[in-house]
Amino acid sequence: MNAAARLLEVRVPDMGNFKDVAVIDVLVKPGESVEPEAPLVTLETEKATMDVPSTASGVIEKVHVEKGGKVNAGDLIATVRSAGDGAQAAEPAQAPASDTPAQTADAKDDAPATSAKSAPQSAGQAGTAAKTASPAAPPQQPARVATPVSAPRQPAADAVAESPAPLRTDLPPINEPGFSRAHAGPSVRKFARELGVDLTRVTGHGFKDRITHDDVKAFVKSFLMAPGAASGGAAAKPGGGTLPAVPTVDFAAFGPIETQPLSRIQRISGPRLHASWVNIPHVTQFDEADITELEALRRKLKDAASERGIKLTPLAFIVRACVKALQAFPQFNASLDPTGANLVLKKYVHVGFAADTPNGLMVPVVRDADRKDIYQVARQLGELSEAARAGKLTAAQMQGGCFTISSLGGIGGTAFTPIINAPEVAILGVSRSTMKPVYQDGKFVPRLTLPLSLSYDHRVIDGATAVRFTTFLAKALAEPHALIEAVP
Ligand code: CAO
Repeated sequence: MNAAARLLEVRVPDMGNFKDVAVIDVLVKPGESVEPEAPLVTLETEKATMDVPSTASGVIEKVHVEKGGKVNAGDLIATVRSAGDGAQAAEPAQAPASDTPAQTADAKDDAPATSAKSAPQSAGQAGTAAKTASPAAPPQQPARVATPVSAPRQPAADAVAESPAPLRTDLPPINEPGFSRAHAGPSVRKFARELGVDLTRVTGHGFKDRITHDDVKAFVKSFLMAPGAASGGAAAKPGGGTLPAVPTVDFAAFGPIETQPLSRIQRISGPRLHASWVNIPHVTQFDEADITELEALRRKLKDAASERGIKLTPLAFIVRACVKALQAFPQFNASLDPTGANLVLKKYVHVGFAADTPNGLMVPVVRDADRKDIYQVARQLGELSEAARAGKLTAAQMQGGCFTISSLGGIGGTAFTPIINAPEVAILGVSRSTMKPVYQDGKFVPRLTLPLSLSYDHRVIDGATAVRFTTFLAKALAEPHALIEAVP
């Protein structure tokens, strides 16, 4: 094929009765490379807008129309210097330059739809083509390019199903009805879909305030530069979803207010708690443990421990009981890998515990809790709590936890729903023990009862396993002598 034979002409398709159709956007310049189906210009009739795509891959030799100009069927839009042989040049034998190119239209009325079958139709195109319209009955287009569809398609459903994954997950959600009505051409819609941009939020600066590619780019840029847009910021929506915004209220309109900044720790822990809450399907299993004997034993051992500088609180017993439960139920001593398809079982048992400090919540970790006896555990709990309250915990002392205990028992409460310390898969909440009448051997007897609240990741742990875990735990706490045994 000689050079002249490889110059292909792209012309305005048959548009039925429409004459002097406005060219509202010219999307390419001479020297630019194009692929088949790449939009070259956007035309607008009274009823619809449509992109006229290239029929060949190559370089734009010349653009024959101007933005704001008028065209009619058969007018030359652009000359494309084909990049290679006939195959790359979109089968020129079947699709000569004078053939009608494919149409993709965006909605302005409910005339019959067309869909471009040869090229993967974009979500935006799919969505908008549904309501729209080819300005006239489908012309004699090459079969490979465009075929009429028999019934209108559901724009929003198609758009969602065919949408590529948006690059940003924290952009505002797309308002589908508004998106379909937005004043933008198919290629701009496609572009917006790819980026996850809601066109109803974009201000158009094109012809007759039409939204252009540059407007979409400017919107994304401004969004990226806005405070809180960075991942981990308050606006981030972890896990790839988007959340409806909380209403903004002018509190001062209702009375005097004072604004206090969150502490540094709150600003760090807040997004992590939020990430866990929105990413993990939490279920909380409540249970009770009879710790009458445990408390009696603790009281017996407490003073001797104190003489050795150890504060023997119920928490040390709870840690020891949890170690046994984690050994019996290894799926609780595990994390999902980042793909979510595999469970990583840990052969070590590092137990974290929530500590209430003047600066906020911290979670130090008792390393190798399975290799420590109750006194070693209690000593570590004391040392780590002290370091946490003094703001002296090192990063290493807060890392590597497998399971967390949040004990509010020293303060009060009857039950609560702790948030899992992701990527762990469970957390045990402990509330204040109270004396309760328990029916035993035909009579009520007073028993010291400890409320347990186990939140677990339902993707990993099912309800039956969770209640087996709390039952095991309650039994271990009810038989405290096994908890004070020396650890080999
Ligand atoms: N029921 C009744 N009394 C309890 C109890 C329970 N479940 N747990 C502890 N107590 C008692 C202790 O026995 C101790 O009394 P004595 O001095 O008479 O023995 C007293 O309450 C205070 O205990 P403590 O708080 O000093 O020690 P601890 O080991 O129980 O707890 C720690 C340590 C760091 C977990 C705790 O101080 C703390 O910070 N708790 C708050 C955790 C938290 O904020 N969780 C929420 C996280 S989500 O926001």
